[in-house]
Amino acid sequence: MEFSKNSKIYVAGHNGMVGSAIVRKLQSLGHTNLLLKSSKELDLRKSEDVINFFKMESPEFVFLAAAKVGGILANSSYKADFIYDNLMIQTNVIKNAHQFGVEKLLFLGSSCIYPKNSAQPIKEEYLLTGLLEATNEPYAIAKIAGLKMCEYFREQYGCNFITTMPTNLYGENDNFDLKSSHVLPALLRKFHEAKTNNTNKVSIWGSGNPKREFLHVDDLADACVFLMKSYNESPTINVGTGEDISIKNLALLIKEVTGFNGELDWDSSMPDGTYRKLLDVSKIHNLEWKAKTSLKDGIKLTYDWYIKNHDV
Ligand code: GFB
Repeated sequence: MEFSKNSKIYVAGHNGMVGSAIVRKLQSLGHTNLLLKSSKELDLRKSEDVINFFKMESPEFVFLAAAKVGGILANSSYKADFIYDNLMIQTNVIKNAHQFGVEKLLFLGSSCIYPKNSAQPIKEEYLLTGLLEATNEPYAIAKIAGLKMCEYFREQYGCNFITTMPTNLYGENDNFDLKSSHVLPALLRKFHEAKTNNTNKVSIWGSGNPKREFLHVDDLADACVFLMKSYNESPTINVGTGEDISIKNLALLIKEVTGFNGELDWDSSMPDGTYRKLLDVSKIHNLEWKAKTSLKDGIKLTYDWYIKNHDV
């Protein structure tokens, strides 16, 4: 069965930053038969509820974007919740996708699955060749398990389950809570609030030396739909921009975009996490897909969205 405009498509996690971007992308392409359930309507950690959902709805295609996510502080503060919730969510969806004959499933992982001291840029085959970064090990182990589960369901049952490993993401509908969010939305909010309140200093975690790669979530959504339509192989595929930036230079870029004129204060009591995790994106480039949104443009788009939707 081909992936067409009236295919029944379940986007698990459609209210999150990634899931909502995938829904926007699908709707812009004229897909009208989307199956969407909030976590209040369907708790994917509850096996019985997920079985009944798949039995009743029988989706044909599944984007598995539902997950418990967070930044470096959240991941290192709630390790049991991060590993348990993510294992339960993905296991229930993958198992029932097989059980109820889903045509194709795309599982979203994360660049944190790769060893902390990987050679850069990180190739897909570096998976499981070294120790993980401690600050997000629970999430990474869960995502590695999801990647492998898709691989083994393909091997044993012939399921067309594909996986993709995105780099750090940002964009509209991100989490801007200063304790649980990732760095880019946190700095956007901190600089914006400092400018609005005439505060002359912004506290930034760590040394500022680590480097991160940032992919706008609309580019990721475009890649996910592209892969759902055209990629049917077992090996996972990295998705990123192929460029990274130090946290210090990211802060200076966000300072410029928000128009904040005060000082940056580096809080060395907070962890740096992995020093670098630039993805090798040659595989997806060879499939003729490339990210389109520059970091500066993406930050401006996200800041505009933040002001319209969050500024109180
Ligand atoms: O984005 P982030 O929280 O997660 O932190 P990771 C990235 C870097 O930004 C770290 C620094 O070096 C932080 O110390 N940073 C500076 C800040 N100021 C802030 C701030 O105000 N808030 C935050 N959050 N960071 C994530 C994983 O790791 O990578 C996720 O936690 C996921 O699970 C994601 O895997 C891809 O990039 O270190």
